[in-house]
Amino acid sequence: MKNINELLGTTYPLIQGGMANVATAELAAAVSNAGALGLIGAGGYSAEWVREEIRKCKKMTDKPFGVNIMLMSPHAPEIAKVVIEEGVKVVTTGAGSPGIYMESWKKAGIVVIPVVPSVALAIRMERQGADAVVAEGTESGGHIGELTTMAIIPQISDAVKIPVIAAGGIADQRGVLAAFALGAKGVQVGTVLLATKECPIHDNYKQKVIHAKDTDTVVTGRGTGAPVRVLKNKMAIEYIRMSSEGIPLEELEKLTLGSLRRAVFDGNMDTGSFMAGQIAGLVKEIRSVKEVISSLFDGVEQYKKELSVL
Ligand code: TUI
Repeated sequence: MKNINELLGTTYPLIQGGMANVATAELAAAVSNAGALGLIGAGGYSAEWVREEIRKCKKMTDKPFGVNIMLMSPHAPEIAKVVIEEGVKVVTTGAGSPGIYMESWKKAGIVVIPVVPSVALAIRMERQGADAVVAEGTESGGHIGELTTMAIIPQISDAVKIPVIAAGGIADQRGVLAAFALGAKGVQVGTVLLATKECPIHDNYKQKVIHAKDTDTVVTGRGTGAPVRVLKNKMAIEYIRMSSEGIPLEELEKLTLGSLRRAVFDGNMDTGSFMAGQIAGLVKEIRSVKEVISSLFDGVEQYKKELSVL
């Protein structure tokens, strides 16, 4: 089995999360230039937006980068073609099953890495030709599944032969080491990259991440089939109160419509959806992407020694 660095052409076995509205060419190029795999997050953007970002990213890095396709997007079928036309090396997918696109991507020589929240989906993806899977725990920010990282990684690692990349709750060397101890061959991080100089989000968003404490995330939309983890604010609390009172979905959607953009672009503390994972409480400062990525791996030896009592 190829290791993750061989599969992705990276120095560090790390993928950046596909963060919708956040993961632009600028962030992706910074991550790839730091030796990991940067991703452009297609989110809800049009196929032409994605094509432009891919072209920008190619100018900003000569290292491999990928595109994350959010499968709930109405533009996903067109974006699936754009990644082939633009010669993108790696595609990750989220919020659904990429089965219908798999054959065309494989034919184009694209490395395909679906993000999965369960063993069943991981097995299905392996059968359909995925090169690896990202097993994402419910600690993650954004749209999440039910299982924790601790529970999902060993179970998916045992169920498939392709490499498993762990996501959810990882922001330092201890998290990386724990993920590898559970059977992962790589990690994906999102939250810790929000607090970077290169991350193109409103400063209020970065401040909210670095000031968050352990209990500051909540999950909205549990009843809708698309639960989303965000940092607590007026909007999130109001949403949870209204949904517990049985207020219909259409009313709730008025709160969430455009709320990610209000967080990312306007830094609106009251009405934005500040998607972030539970590990935000561990993220205390804004650093460069390079510092964050090297800090996740460099010095991991020290932690291994501390485990030697076992
Ligand atoms: O996709 C994510 N995280 C995201 S997507 C996103 S944009 C968004 N905004 C508001 C509402 C919904 C989406 C923000 N964060 N992570 C990967 C992920 N994929 N988490 C869970 C899943 C998933 C869920 C069900 C993957 C496959 C799946 O399969 C169902 C099926 O078709 O079998």
